Amino acid sequence: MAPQGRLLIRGGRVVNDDFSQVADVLVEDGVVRALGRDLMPPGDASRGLRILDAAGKLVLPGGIDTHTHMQFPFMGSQSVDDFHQGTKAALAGGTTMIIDFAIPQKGSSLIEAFETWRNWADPKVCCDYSLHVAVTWWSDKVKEEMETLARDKGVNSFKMFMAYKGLYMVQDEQLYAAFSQCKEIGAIAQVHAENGDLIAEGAKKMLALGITGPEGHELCRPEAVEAEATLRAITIASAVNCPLYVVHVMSKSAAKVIADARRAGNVVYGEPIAAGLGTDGRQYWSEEWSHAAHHVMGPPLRPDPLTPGFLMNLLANGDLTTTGSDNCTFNTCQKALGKDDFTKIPNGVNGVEDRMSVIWEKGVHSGKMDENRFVAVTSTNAAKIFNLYPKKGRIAIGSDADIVIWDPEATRKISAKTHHQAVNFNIFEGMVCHGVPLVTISRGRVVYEAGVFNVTAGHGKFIPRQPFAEYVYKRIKQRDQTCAPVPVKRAPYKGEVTTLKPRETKEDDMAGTRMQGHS
Ligand code: DUC
Ligand code: ZN
Ligand code: ZN
Repeated sequence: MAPQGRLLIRGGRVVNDDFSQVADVLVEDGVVRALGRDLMPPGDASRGLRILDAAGKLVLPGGIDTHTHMQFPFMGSQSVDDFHQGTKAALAGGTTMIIDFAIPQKGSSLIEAFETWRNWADPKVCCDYSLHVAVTWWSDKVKEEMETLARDKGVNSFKMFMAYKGLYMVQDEQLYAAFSQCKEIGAIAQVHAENGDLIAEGAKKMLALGITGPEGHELCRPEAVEAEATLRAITIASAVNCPLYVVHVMSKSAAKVIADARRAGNVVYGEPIAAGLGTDGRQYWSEEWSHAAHHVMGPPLRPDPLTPGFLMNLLANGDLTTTGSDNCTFNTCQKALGKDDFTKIPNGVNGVEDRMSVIWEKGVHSGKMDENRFVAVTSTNAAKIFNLYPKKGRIAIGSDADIVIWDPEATRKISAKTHHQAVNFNIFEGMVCHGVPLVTISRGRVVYEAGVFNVTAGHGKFIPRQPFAEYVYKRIKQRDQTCAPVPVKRAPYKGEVTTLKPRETKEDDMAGTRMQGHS
């Protein structure tokens, strides 16, 4: 792609997570070169400079979507938004970086999965991206591969599934081992927190009751199934003193568990997603099967209509920290694999394009959060947690010029007819959102402007991430130094010690039990 000249974004209100200022932003060679008032370079220096007028508009760090599944082979199908169309749609919505998941099958190599995802993504991506890697089984090889990925491949986050029994789910013992290794190598442990055993039993029960439609998906995994797993993961992470990141927090009860844990001092972060903030699980009771099926995702949206507002409140006040989309889209004909059995409906919804607008509408326009908190939860906090900051997540001298010129007053109506995603349905259909991205700039290039793309496949780059992100690990390291338990110093016991009679040994006890069993 031909290099683009320099850019001067003039007169906008530059919004970072900590403060806003009216300033010009000079962009050269893909990074922010200068920031301040009246930056117009004089005479010759202004040659080849493109000026973008941002007066009356906001100039934001591009969004970071912490959670996508582009072209994911899953539940017998493959998600239709691939790394090309999915990342283009991201740019149209003001997101300039995604973090997708490389997910190996049980028994398979993590490194091979990582390379597979890289090979899929590198030639196609239109915005920058990074990869979390999933740990779906446990062995010494997995442990070694985690270390290699963290040391040599730019991976500092590993996700463990507590659901999808038989496919990806790992047990508590494996969670403990994986969390311990995350901590050793300076990674952040992530969990899909749902109790997979209870879901499997619940699904059988629903089908036996004749409930085969999408409502069965929610009925067999009620909120407690998510909250229980969330608490279990936090308890295990706390035992290991490993930082924990709970992906797609979908319910009030799981969010409360995270809020309580944070108040108790745990290093835990919660990620609600656009779907959970923008719509709810009453859709599963729609009489139109395909409408209901298009909302099926795991964990499910919650039927309680107060859930989205509740999650947004916690996102606004700091109990929840980042936002993703869990974008994993399937067309109606793919969803129809489960037309007679909800357990076969491929799980996943859209969100990569609409996340920013939905959060602006429900979060900022509603008065729950200000523009700075918006930047924190859509970009900066993710950059800090995943060790991309301040290259990403901030508009400052030296940062990547991933920038959005945002019109906070303009509105747009979300629709599958006009969105840029491949999928033929949009869970936010008809929603009118204030907050419209006018111009999206990716590493200094204007890639989307007034509805028109100027980007080709492969413009995006893989962004490696170093381990031991300070934002996450400073407290962890300090606790290791100062909070390790120490033995009580006491004089040795000098008194009498009882002698066990032979029949009181363990073997004898067991033999005794066996004999009683036969009597
Ligand atoms: N949930 C989904 O809905 N889709 C992909 C994987 C997941 O955990
Ligand atoms: Zn998940
Ligand atoms: Zn996911």
